Amino acid sequence: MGVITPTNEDVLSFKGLHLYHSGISNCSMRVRIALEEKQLPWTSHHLDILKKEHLNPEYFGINPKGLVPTLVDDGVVIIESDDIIDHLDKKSSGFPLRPTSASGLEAMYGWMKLAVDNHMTAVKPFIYYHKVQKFMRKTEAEQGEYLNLQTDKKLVDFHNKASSNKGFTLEEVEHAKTILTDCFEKAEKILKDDDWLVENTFSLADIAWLPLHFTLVRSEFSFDDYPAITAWAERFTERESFQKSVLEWWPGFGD
Ligand SMILES: N[C@@H](CCC(=O)N[C@@H](CS)C(=O)NCC(=O)O)C(=O)O
Repeated sequence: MGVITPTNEDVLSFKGLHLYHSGISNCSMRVRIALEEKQLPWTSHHLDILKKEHLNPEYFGINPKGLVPTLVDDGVVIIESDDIIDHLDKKSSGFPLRPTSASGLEAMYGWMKLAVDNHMTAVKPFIYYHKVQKFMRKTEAEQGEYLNLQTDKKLVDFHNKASSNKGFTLEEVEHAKTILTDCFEKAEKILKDDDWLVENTFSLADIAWLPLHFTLVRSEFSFDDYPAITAWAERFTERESFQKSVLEWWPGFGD
């Protein structure tokens, strides 16, 4: 899963791990955290999504949805952040990022799926409304060019809305908040007793959700009612990977 055949064949000759990513993208952050936790060397191809550097034929030839992140591993192209972090953890046995029991694995994949499933319906509208809508709005010409490149209907609808003068409405954002609240209530219950989401071990489940906390808290999502989640996020800042995977790629987004 996640492996695709690119039409831009330049990447086929890449050696080692190459990541197309954006500093402020929570999906990219997942992959950077996994890379640092696994201590794997990688080459950065940074695309500033606020400057729309990902919206061109060259990048759509690598990721047909025109989204970040994309990992190229020895010429094999993998998209979708959950598939990429799973691939990285399976790739090397050092510094495992998964529980060993079958029930733990099931729970971990459940959290990863929940994060990805809620991205377009809840995370993206919430963050666009509070933080990036004003930067990401496209001109008519840019939107026309986007429609020529984008074949995914859901993304076309999303970007038509995000680029319209109205953007996302307060009602849509309230709906997004309800979905996110359900997820965070579930996490809070676990984190009251445990340090990490699954079997009290740092895993891909935490890596899927920590970037959402980091981004949402800077997009006016209040975690006042979630002290255990706040402590969990604080705990993550003590890990070595935090500086390299999050802070170094965060140019003032929270200001
Ligand atoms: N399901 C995808 C979602 C990727 C995604 O939506 N990425 C966002 C950043 S977190 C992006 O590229 N946004 C730019 C756009 O929509 O044009 C994943 O998990 O990798």
